[in-house]
Amino acid sequence: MTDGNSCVFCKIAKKEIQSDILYEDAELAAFRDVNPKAPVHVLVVPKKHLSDHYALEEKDARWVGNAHLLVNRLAKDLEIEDGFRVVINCGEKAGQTVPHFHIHLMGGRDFHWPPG
Ligand code: DGP
Repeated sequence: MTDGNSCVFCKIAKKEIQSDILYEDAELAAFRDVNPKAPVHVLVVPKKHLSDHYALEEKDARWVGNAHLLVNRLAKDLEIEDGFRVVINCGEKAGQTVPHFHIHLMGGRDFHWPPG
C-alpha cells in the first residue's frame, strides 16, 4: 500500500520530482501527464495523500468541488473549453495505476464513447 512518503504524486506536489506544474494552491496541484493520451492531458490532484475516489469522505467535499472548478479554469486557459473529457479511474480494475486520487483532464482531439 502506497503512503504519502512513497507516492509519486505526493512527491510531485512537494516538488521532490520534477513535473510541468500548471497550477497549485494550498490544497491542489495540476500538472501535465508524463504519458499524454491527448494533445492536452493534465492531472489535478489533492496535495494530501488520498488513495482513490472511493476513499473520499464528507470532509473532502470542498476541495473536490474546487478541483472540478479548477478543471474548468484549466480547460479555458488551455483552450479546450469547447470539448474535453474528465476521467477518474478508481481501482486497478478501472485502470488506476497511481494510487493517489487524480482527475484526468484531456482535450485537443475527438473522444469516443464508450471508453475502453
Ligand atoms: P491512472 O491510470 O488513472 O492512475 O493515471 C495515472 C497517470 O499518471 C498516467 O496517465 C501517467 C501519469 N503519471 C505517472 N507517473 C507520472 C509522473 O511521474 N509524472 C507525471 N507528470 N505523470 C505521471
